[in-house]
Amino acid sequence: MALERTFGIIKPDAVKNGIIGEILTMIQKDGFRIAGMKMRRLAKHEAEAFYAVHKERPFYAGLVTFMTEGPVVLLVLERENAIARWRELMGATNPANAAEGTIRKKFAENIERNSVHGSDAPETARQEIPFFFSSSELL
Ligand code: 3AN
Repeated sequence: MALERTFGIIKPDAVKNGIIGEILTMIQKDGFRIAGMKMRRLAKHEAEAFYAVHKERPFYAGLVTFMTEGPVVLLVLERENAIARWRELMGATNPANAAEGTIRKKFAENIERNSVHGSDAPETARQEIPFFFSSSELL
């Protein structure tokens, strides 16, 4: 199977809780290659644009506030079937429903402060990767 790339974020709750390293270890042990990585604090307009698909949802404003409260780690992850495998390793959106061994089961505080983001489909990954990374930043 061909290599695939997906986009991920280690969210402000996880950065604040000092678990960047543990999450990166889980990612690498699962067989992903890190093709891009940088730490940033998102501007409000970036978080709004990134989550524009959720604009009409009641949690949108809170989500933007949360995603801009502190630094995040932006990731491009590569492996076979990367999009589905990264969603699997993240676990369900609500950590109460997340399977054992997933990042959200282990670390997420609640449905909003859920430690990680991952593209949910190939077309999403195709939009999200260039939203944050230029081609020269992908190695
Ligand atoms: P996922 O991150 O699992 O793809 P989405 O795309 O439905 O989930 O939601 C995007 C983000 O919005 C979630 N990661 C979470 O931070 C937040 N979120 C989703 N649902 C809720 C909710 N019911 N209440 C508060 N925040 C939510």
